[in-house]
Amino acid sequence: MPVRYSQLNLLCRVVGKEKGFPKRERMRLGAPNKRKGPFMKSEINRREFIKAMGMAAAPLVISGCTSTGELFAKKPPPNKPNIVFILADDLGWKDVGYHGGDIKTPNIDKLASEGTRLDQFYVQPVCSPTRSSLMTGRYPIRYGLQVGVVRPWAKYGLPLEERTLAQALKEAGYTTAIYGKWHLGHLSSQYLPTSRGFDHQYGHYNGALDYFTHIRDGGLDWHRDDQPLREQGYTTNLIADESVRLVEQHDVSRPLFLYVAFNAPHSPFQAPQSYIDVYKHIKAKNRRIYAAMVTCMDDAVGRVVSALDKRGLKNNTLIIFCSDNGGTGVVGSNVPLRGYKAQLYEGGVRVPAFAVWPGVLKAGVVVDEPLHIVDMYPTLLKLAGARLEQALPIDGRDTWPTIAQGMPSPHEEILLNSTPANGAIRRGDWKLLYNGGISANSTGRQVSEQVFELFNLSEDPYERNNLIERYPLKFQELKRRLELYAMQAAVPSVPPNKMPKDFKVPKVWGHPD
Ligand SMILES: [Ca+2]
Repeated sequence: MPVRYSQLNLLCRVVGKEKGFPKRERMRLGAPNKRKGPFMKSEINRREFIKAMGMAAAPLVISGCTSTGELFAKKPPPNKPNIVFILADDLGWKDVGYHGGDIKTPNIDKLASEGTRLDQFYVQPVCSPTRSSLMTGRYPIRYGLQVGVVRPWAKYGLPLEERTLAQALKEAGYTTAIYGKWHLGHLSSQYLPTSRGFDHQYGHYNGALDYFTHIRDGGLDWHRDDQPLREQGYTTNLIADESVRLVEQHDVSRPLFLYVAFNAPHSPFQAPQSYIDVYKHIKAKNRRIYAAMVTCMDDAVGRVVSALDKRGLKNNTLIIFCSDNGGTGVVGSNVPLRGYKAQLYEGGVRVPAFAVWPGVLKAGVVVDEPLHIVDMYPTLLKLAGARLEQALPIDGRDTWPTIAQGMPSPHEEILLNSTPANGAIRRGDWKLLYNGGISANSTGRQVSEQVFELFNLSEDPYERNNLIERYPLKFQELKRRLELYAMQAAVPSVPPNKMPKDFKVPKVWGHPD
């Protein structure tokens, strides 16, 4: 029976009131719905809906809008919005409250409810390749960053010929800032953020630094505008402090691009005691501290958003939030997705993600279209009126019609990664993995394993049934596509996972002694 939910101006068909309706229906990675057009599904805030309808709390699923166009803004977005891109580090699929997790993330949940959730948003399986994809709009195979992460002792970084998102937005008149983790190389000053398009830098270059001392492997890794910085504080709070300061002091005659790249909740597991005390009931020590780290980051997100609001910038700001890879198998939870960080299963590469822009993106919409972080580059450049023409070809697509209007994904296929030892590709509902369980951090060489798995994600979103024998032609089709990418791949830069014995740690990372 059609129900008009006037508060959101949505015309939806209510389903799922019947007893026993599968709760997970909304999560289904369905084939294109021929009756209803695009893949998008809608979900209005359940609590609000129940309140509006005067209904008691009960399992309820809203899907199958009869008029999907009404969900989305029809007018083009204003030009040159402020852009705040918030990236969490190793945050698991189910480690946000709005995915049903038991870690408290009220600020993230509220923000997600105010915008469009991107429930099939893919990233790379580990930190550096995701960040390079975001910065360049190009898959890591294009420039040799497809294997592992940029280690502190790596003698390479994001190649200097790559044009970055910050460069492009700066050219378009933006003030650009990165606060938090860079992780794309610090071999020399040329590789540092202020040489890669950022007007302002604050934070660190490596992963896994100490949250309180800001030391990584004996060297200081804390900097402002790429100069060494010694100060007290827990990194998550410091990153929030600096972000708030920037928002408060920003010259609003120029649009702002603020890239907030928290190192939380990546290891080492450290958090202020007041947050740990919230989770006394969690017995496993590292999970307890991890939960504290997530909630502290959630407060930091809330502070940044509040600063935008107080400055009157929220309505002209596109906020995007996502994790850089899935949760680790040790402390994170990616339930019900299979696998974890560093693997190519969904739990490693499909992450919590959403976009918020009050007045432009409607609240409570869920887009179930496959997108990839590599898409953010052309999408944001277009919104910013930045130059898209460049020497190096872009892999990403403009996904704004999908995010804002519910159009089908612009991708016929998405490369999830390709290394000499493994790879994965998503093509429509189909996904092929080659050695998908091998860690991204140990894939620099050929391995003896040859494990292929083919899944139909619309029927099997949790990757349980390998369909290679049942669909040999589909297997061959995707295998050929994956091989094509492998043939195009640059030779990967592969650092040793352990520090070489002859490597001398500098006093300050990024500043050779
Ligand atoms: Ca990460």
